[in-house]
This record gives sequence, structure tokens and C-alpha cells, in this order.
Amino acid sequence: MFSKILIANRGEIALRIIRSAKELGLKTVAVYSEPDRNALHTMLADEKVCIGPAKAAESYLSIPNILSAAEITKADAIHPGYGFLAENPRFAEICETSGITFIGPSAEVMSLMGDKSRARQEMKKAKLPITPGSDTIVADIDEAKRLGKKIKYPLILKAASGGGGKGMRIVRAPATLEEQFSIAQYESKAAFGDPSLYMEKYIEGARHIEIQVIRDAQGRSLAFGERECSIQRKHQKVIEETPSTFIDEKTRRRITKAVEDATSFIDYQSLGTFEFLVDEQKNFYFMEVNTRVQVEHTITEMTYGIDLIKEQIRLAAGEKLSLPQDLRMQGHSMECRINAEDAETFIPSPGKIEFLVLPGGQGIRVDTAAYEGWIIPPDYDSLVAKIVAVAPSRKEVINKMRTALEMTTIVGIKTNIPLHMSILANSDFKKGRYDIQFLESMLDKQISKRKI
Ligand code: MV4
Repeated sequence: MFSKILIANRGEIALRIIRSAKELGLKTVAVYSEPDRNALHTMLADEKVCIGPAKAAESYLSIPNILSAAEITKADAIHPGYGFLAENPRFAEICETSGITFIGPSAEVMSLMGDKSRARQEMKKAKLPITPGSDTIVADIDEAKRLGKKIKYPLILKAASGGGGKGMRIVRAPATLEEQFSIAQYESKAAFGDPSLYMEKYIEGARHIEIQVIRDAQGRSLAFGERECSIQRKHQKVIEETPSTFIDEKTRRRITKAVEDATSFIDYQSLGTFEFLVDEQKNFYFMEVNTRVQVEHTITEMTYGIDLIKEQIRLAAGEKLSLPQDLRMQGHSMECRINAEDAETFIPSPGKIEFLVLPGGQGIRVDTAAYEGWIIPPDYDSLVAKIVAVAPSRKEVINKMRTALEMTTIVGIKTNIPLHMSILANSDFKKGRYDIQFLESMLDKQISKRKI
């Protein structure tokens, strides 16, 4: 096992990692940017190193600064959390060649899964169902037109170097293909430095379902029950829950088995997530693999009673999985992402937290790095807290979450708690009837109602 790990991140996930590391008896090193001098992760780690100014490119994204911090403090591993350098294969490789363990999969697998078109090819070989579409990147508009005729409309253009929905264009008719193709190329080049696109049949009315998996160096794969992540806006998840109201036990067994096999097929060693779309007929289509720990890993922890970060650290140290193969989930869990933003305009609302009351009680977990007096800097993402609930049934978890949100007070900044309250009160949501369009259409309806 390691003796000291450096956490190359900030906010709630940095605290989350510090907690598990401490429980494993490891020393922790925080890195921080200038505005994060008084951040909780900076104060709660055993050691801290300032790695630069507010701008992420010069601090949390600076590979030389982070590696220097690891060398100065003699850390033997780096946990990247999510975002920042978490899915950067070059960073993983430099860690490996510097003799510092990167807590995650190999640079090679990360690079393969980072190319979404190659990941799709690879998963097809692994026998995971994929949408009809191009086998490789689409070279030019002529090839796009030819493929479009074969796949049929609507279709979707995706950035090979993208992921998480960035650089995607839906094409509803052949007449708009040429224009959408050049826009998508341009956007991909601007966002990822790579204009390469691939093409898929667009699946209407789908749900966004993902499967958490872990696999150790001894080759044992373990996949968990699905997380339902369709409640999102502009590709930012807002509420996640597990299990999905849409997935029956037979489908669940089929998909978790397929993911375990695919994880072994690519010799994946770490914790990761397989994203799927599920259509109205309950067909699953592989979308992408996230090679990092995700924000919403918490809901899986709540229904399985496990600590995924501890497991991830153990695997990186070469230890075997400590979990039995026949784990079963219990109850229902839900997470609300509390963001510092206006609940109606979604404009970020950084600033000083003047007064803070967080919920608690049985079945409630709050993952946050916020405290009274903390000034949320404007330079990073707007997540202030994850409120996570678990209860025996979905109905109970919704009531528990509504109660928890009612008992939460955050003064000084605006938050999206009112948005969460209106989702939790929505009758389709309460029935579990929603797809990836749900939140955006709910918001459209609210706006048109207000105009009348
Ligand atoms: C799709 C799709 C429909 N059909 N692919 C978005 C995130 C990325 N990992 C995959 N995504 C999607 N891929 C096919 N073939 C729908 C999504 C999608 C989505 C699309 C538009 C608006 C919101 C969305 C939310 C989740 C997923």
C-alpha cells in the first residue's frame, strides 16, 4: 500500500478522497491555487502545496506544477478526482514514468477510451451493442452523405475527441447535413484541437443509464446496478438515482454481465463507468467509458454500503478487490447537485457563504467543501454540495430529499435548490416517467407559462 497520496483536485471531491485516504491510514497532500488558500481541502490534508494562481491552466491543470508538488512531498501516488487532469493520458503516462502511481487505469486504456470512435470500435469487438453508425471517423462530407443514406435520419455527429456531449450535432434531414457537418468539425477543432467526427443513428426518447465497474490487477471484474442520469440540462447532470424505474432485473443482469466482460476484454484495471443510451424498447447502446471516478458515484455507495474511492486506491496499489462478487443493492438512492447559480437563469453565483445549514439524519449524506465564511471563487465549476439520500423505496427517498432540501439554508449565494424542488414535485418525475429531454422541456413549459 502507498504511504502518501497527493490529491490533484479541489472542492468536495478532494475532501472525499482525503477522507478515504485517511481511513486507509495514508498521509495526504493537498495542492491548491491562490484563491483556494482557505479551502477545506487545503486545511484538512496533512500537507499542502500552492501550485499557482486562480486560472486552472496555471494550477490544477499544470502537469509540471503538480508533479513538482508530488516530488517535493515524496508522495507515491496521485489521485486526480474528476475533471481537470483526470482523463488526460499524457498526465497518467508522465506520472508512471516519474515513478508515481496514477490512481486510475493505464495511460494506454485511457487514451483508447478517450478516442470515442475507437472506443466504439473496441466495444463492438467486446460484443457490447452499439447504435448503427460509422465504424471509424467520417473523412469528409461526401462520406457523411453516403453514410447518412445508409444509417437513415435522424442522425448525430459526434467529436472523436469529445465526450460528455460537447461537439455533438443532431441532423434531422439530409438537407442540413452539409452545414451541420462543418459546424461540428469547427466546434470540435476549437474545443479539442481535433476536428474528427463520427456518426451514429440518433436515438429518440432515450434514457441515459450508466454502469459502475471495478476490476483488479488479478482480473476480477465487478459491475454494479445502474445509475439513471437522464435528468440533465446542457449535458450537466442535475439529479441522479439508482436503481432506474425503467430497468427490470433481467435487463440489469444482462447489462452488468456485458460490462464485466467488456472491462476484461480491454484489460481495464481500475474503477470506471460505462455510459449507455436505453431506447423505449429497452435496447441498450454503448456510448462511452468514463475512466475517472464520477460525481454521482455516491448513489452507488449508498445502495451497496461500500466505499468506491477506497477500493480504487487499493486497486491502484495492486491489491485485490475486497468486495464479494454477489453484492446486492438495497433500497433506492438519489443525488441532487446543489450548484451556486441562479435557479432560473443558470447564471453562476460565486461569492461568500454568509450562513449555512446543511441537512442530516438517517439516510442523508452531504458531500461538500463549503463552510460559513468560505468565498466560492468564480474560477471553477459551480458545484457546492451533493445532497444524497437513501431509503427503502423511491417514494420514500423523494420525500426524504424534499425534506432535506427544505431544511437546507444557504445564504450569500444563489443556488439551484428551487429547481430541485420543482423537479421533485413534478408528476411525471414522481412516476419515474422521464427521458433525456425531460428537464429541458419542463423548463420550456415553465417559461411559456410565465409569458402567458
Ligand atoms: C446519443 C444520443 C442519441 N443518439 N447518441 C450525450 C452524451 C454522450 N456521452 C452521448 N450523448 C448522446 N448520444 C445517439 N446515437 C443522445 C445523447 C444525449 C443527449 C443528446 C442531446 C441532448 C441531451 C442529451 C443528453 C444525454 C445524452
